[in-house]
Amino acid sequence: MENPPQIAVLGGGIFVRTQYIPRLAEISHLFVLKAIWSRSQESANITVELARKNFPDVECKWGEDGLDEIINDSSITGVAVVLAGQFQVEMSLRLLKAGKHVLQEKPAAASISEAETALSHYNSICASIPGQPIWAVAENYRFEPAFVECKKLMEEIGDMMSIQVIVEGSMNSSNPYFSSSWRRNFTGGFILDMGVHFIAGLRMLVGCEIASVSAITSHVDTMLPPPDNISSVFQLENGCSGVFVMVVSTRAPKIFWRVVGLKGTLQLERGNKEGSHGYQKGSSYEAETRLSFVEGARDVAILDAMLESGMRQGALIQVKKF
Ligand SMILES: *[C@@H]1O[C@H](CO)[C@@H](O)[C@H](O)[C@H]1NC(C)=O
Ligand SMILES: *[C@@H]1O[C@H](CO)[C@@H](O)[C@H](O)[C@H]1NC(C)=O
Ligand SMILES: *[C@@H]1O[C@H](CO)[C@@H](O)[C@H](O)[C@H]1NC(C)=O
Ligand SMILES: *[C@@H]1O[C@H](CO)[C@@H](O)[C@H](O)[C@H]1NC(C)=O
Ligand SMILES: CC(=O)N[C@H]1CO[C@H](CO)[C@@H](O)[C@@H]1O
Repeated sequence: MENPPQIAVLGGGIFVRTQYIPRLAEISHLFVLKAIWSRSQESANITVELARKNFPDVECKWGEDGLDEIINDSSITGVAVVLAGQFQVEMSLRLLKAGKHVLQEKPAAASISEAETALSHYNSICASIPGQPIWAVAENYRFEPAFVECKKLMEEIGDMMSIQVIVEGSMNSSNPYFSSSWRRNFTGGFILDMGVHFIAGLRMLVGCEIASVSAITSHVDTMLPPPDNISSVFQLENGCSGVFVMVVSTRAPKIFWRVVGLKGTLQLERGNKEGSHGYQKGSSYEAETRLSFVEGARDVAILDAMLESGMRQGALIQVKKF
């Protein structure tokens, strides 16, 4: 390819080391990985050393100066933001303002209010910069082939009558993200950080927005940040209701989405094949509206409303529309 795009990755944590670098290596013919940045020199150094096996020329950047260099480098057109959930939006906006396209990790924002402010900033950036930088959120559930397939089958089950999303997770000390410091200090805890995937899957499947929620939350396992349990009732804009239950850490994990229709029932369950979790994989991927920041913001809005309801003993909360 002539003049492949040059990109940078911001973040040097476990997710960059174990997911981003190997996945980028698989498609390394499509771009030039120019730089990897981390707040600390040590973390940048370790991650760059690892990446150099596949990207021998990648530059190591750290701290405010390193960040400035990436922002000022007009040859870098796209940046992946893979940072602590508390800082991602601020960083993404800084890069977008400099005219760079951004692929940001989920959750899209840390709260509804952050998402709202971010969207209005982004809209004003788009209005003032000719190149319209793209802001995408790397929410994979909207691309999981199992969800894409089930979405097609939804037509066959007729009018929706009831929905269940049951998430009995396995976030215990064996999980590499269990002790990640930012997750332990994130409002909404693992419910928000992991929950956006399950909400994204739900929204994708039913193809209808959630209008209102009511929830009870609790904090039982003090090894986990609060809350670690949520039981919620929700209602879709089309009137159909359902339940969303999420327990962060359980001994017998089980995750499924079940939609009961007039003519049939559809169930999608998370499985385990040769030791790795996942859903049926294999078809091709395309980048489009499913990646937009606003889609990610909608997932956050639903969980934020559930958490708010939980703090108010199950009060009915209308979900903020984006
Ligand atoms: C990482 O640190 C080691 C030891 O200081 C140094 O030799 C190496 O060049 C550094 N690597 C990068 C990519 O900066
Ligand atoms: C980046 O650009 C700004 C504004 O042009 C300048 O003040 C700053 O010194 C530059 N930083 C680096 C590290 O080049
Ligand atoms: C963590 O959960 C997994 C899956 O349920 C289980 O196999 C493992 O034993 C658990 N580890 C701890 C330390 O509880
Ligand atoms: C935890 O988050 C709060 C608010 O977001 C912040 O003020 C505080 O510095 C954070 N603490 C740690 C240890 O990261
Ligand atoms: C992880 C954890 O503590 N989960 C708790 C969630 O709530 C259920 C029922 O209240 C408890 O059985 C779980 O232990």
